[in-house]
Amino acid sequence: MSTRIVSISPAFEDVMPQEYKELVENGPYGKDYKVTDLGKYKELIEEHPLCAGCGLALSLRLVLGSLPSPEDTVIVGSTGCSALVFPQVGLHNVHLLFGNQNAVASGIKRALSLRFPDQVKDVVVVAGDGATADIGLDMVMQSWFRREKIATIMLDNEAYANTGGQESGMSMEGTVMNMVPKGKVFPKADLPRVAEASGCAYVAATSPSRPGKLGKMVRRAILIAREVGSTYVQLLSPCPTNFKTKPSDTLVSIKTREKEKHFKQSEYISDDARSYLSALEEASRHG
Ligand SMILES: Cc1ncc(C[n+]2csc(CCOP(=O)(O)OP(=O)(O)O)c2C)c(N)n1
Ligand code: SF4
Ligand SMILES: [Mg+2]
Repeated sequence: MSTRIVSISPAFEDVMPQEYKELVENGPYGKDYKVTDLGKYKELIEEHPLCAGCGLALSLRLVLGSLPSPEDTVIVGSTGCSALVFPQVGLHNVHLLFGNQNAVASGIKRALSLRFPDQVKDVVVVAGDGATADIGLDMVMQSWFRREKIATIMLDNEAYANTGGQESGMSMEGTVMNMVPKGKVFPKADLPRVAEASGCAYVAATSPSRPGKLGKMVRRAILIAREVGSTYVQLLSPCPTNFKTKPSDTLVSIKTREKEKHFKQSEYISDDARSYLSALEEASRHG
């Protein structure tokens, strides 16, 4: 794909920040890097204001390192901790009113398809569990019912973290936080099952404790959304600040959850999506 969109106009060369020049020269645009290439190039995000040990920050870094065509990607975000990061990411991104993200992403995708019918433009929603599974759930599900060609990635820290620790539909039963002093009464919602039943062609759940898997799933979700329909990836991304755990224990806490069978990875691929992936693999073997 063309990197013309990110290149610097000669008239601006002397005023563009050095960081952006480096990104154009040594960043991921047009390179098709995978998550295993992280550390070998200038990344789309290098600094951010999230807390030490934030699981969401780990997930975001891995998601950004897994985009198949960053130069042709629009990230659609929502209010929450991740919104603090995107102003510093070298990508086209839009910040939405809390919960509206999938409705606006649908419109952006349709507009891009009309404006650039012969080009690939990936529209990827990256939002918290509150934005996705609670306040935006109506618009998220409606986008899935319509099979909109967008990928939705939930950064699941199982809380309204940015507002100081309220429970969300994705919090575990019994969760105690600052503003849930008596513990959550209801169990965690099973959004992957909702996504599958709502018509998503690809649904996956994993965490940053498995970077290779996360990279593969995010990539699959974006590629399938290009051709087949809606896709959903849920990333367990613990929040040490609101759950009052040690920042250095974030990955350990995920492994413990897996061991205690309170979290499991999953992947659903529809028949159409599977045929599409096989065709892509076949083409890359011969290409
Ligand atoms: C329309 C609207 N309602 C409520 C808020 C307040 N608000 C800001 S962030 C947030 C919590 C976001 O939770 P989540 O989507 O899980 O993201 P996190 O902060 O956990 O990353 C809320 C309720 C808002 N900004 N806008
Ligand atoms: S409050 Fe939690 S989710 Fe938000 S930046 Fe801090 S650790 Fe990350
Ligand atoms: Mg959250």
